[in-house]
Amino acid sequence: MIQLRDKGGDLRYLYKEAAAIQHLCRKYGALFIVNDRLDLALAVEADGVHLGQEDLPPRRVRPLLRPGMILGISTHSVEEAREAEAAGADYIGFGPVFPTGTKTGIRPVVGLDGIRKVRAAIQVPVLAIGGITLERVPGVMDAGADGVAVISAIVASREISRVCRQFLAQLRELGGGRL
Ligand code: 3NM
Repeated sequence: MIQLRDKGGDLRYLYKEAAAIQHLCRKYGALFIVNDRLDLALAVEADGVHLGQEDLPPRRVRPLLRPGMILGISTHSVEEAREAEAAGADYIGFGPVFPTGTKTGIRPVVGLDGIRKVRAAIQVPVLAIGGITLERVPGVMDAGADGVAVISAIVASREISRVCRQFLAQLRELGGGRL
């Protein structure tokens, strides 16, 4: 699953970027999720939209999605995760599990214990985010995550496709991929 997360740029630029990524995802059989922007997700017929705590309320967004579209929500506590599930989330992002330099103004680290607690509290898939590396995947999955969401360990690597394959192989081995 590929997520377009671009907080800058004008909407026409983002539209072109999203349409190009959507095209590639269809070609290679990956799901495509747009971060923050419902309008953009609908305009490019993405597979879903991912909302943060400062975005449009999920309860208002869920009825506007096309049938079968995926709704993901970023959460940072058990309470937010419960709310997200009640609002109709198909999965939640939960973090930051580890310290990360990618996102500023971030909430406190939830750690592996946070994953255990959230796993026990909700039914929908939990994707661990924040400081996830290949080495950390087994621990995160062992704590109950259904998968991981990764930025820097992939995009800052010199060999993006090789690293993606390694993440996917490891997740398959560990029984991830409930989505
Ligand atoms: N959201 P990296 S942590 C985008 O906790 C984002 O909700 C987070 O980047 C959250 O894999 C994060 O480079 C950054 O640590 C993830």
